[in-house]
Amino acid sequence: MPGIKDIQKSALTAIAAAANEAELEAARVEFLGKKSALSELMKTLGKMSPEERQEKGPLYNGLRAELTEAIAAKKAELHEAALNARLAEEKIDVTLPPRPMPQGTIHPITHVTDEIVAIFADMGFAVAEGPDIESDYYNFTALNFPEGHPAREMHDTFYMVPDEKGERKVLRTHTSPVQIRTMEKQKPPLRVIIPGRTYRCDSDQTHTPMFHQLEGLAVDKTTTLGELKWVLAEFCKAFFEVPEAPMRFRPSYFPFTEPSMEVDILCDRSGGNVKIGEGEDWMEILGCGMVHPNVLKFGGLDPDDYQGWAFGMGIDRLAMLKYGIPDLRDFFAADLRWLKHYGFAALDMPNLATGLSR
Ligand code: 2NL
Repeated sequence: MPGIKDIQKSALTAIAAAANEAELEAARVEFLGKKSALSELMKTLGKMSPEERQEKGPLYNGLRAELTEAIAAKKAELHEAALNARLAEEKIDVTLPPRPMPQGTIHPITHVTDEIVAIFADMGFAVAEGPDIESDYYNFTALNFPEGHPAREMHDTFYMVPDEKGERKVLRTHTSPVQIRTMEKQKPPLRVIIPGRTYRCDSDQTHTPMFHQLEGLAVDKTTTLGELKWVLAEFCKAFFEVPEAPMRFRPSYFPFTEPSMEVDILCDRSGGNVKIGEGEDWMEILGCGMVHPNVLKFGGLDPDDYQGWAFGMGIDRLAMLKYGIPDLRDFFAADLRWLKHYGFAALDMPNLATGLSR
């Protein structure tokens, strides 16, 4: 029978040499299993004299503990080596473009919003956002819609269930509440645009209950209609990617502006599709005006010190017009074939340097 020193030496050698968990397990069975030399030695303890047992017992048990520990340590080492090998093997470069190329596309509304934001950002406008669920105060009162004013009904408002205090929140019918919130929070001079979802209880060929608006607001000690007209002319040329975009300003009415105007752009409808900036037809594309003094007051500004102008446009309609998309309802039908056809490549961020639409 091999001696304890021999067992220790060959066991530690075998444990150190194990190249994987299977070999380590084989060494464990060989040196600690029921049929191992150490187990055989342990069996002899029973037949020993008490004195001899007191001497050999701790030796045998000590070796058993030593080998058990060595195996555990080796096991941890093999486990870590295996993990490191896997990590090295499965390493991915997250900066590589995805392969195969992505199936998804950027929705035309998102793309057109990014285009409009790029144009106004270039003119020094910041983007502001606000909640879709609004109070009656921000959606109507602060925008100079008096209680019981017919324009409140004109908005086909979605009302929420009244809360404990009896307050009925609304789904915002325009993005204008965000402009009031901006006036409350920031000191003039202000130049902001607000893109976002808006809601009206209206659904037919040209209306969806949820749609998108983009509004702009400038407030300063002096802000003129001339500036507004220049900003809108620059916007139209950049957005429709045409060298000239003649515009026509017609008097109109909004509760929050005075004077108020609707803006038409020159277009040619004689061919199959609409051409912007030429021909002899006019098409309405946005509304605008000088901010009503009451609205400035509601925004916490003294109309004797400050004046402002604002405009609003429908993003969905502009997207249809620019990209020849015939039916508004398809925008929100979640039809993958439609999205593949009208969607934009994910990495083509619109910017004025390399072009908006490409
Ligand atoms: C349209 C017309 C417009 C505004 C929106 C506005 C907001 C504030 C004060 C004054 Cl806080 N005006 N917004 C002004 C004129 C027209 O939108 O046809 N939108 C689709």
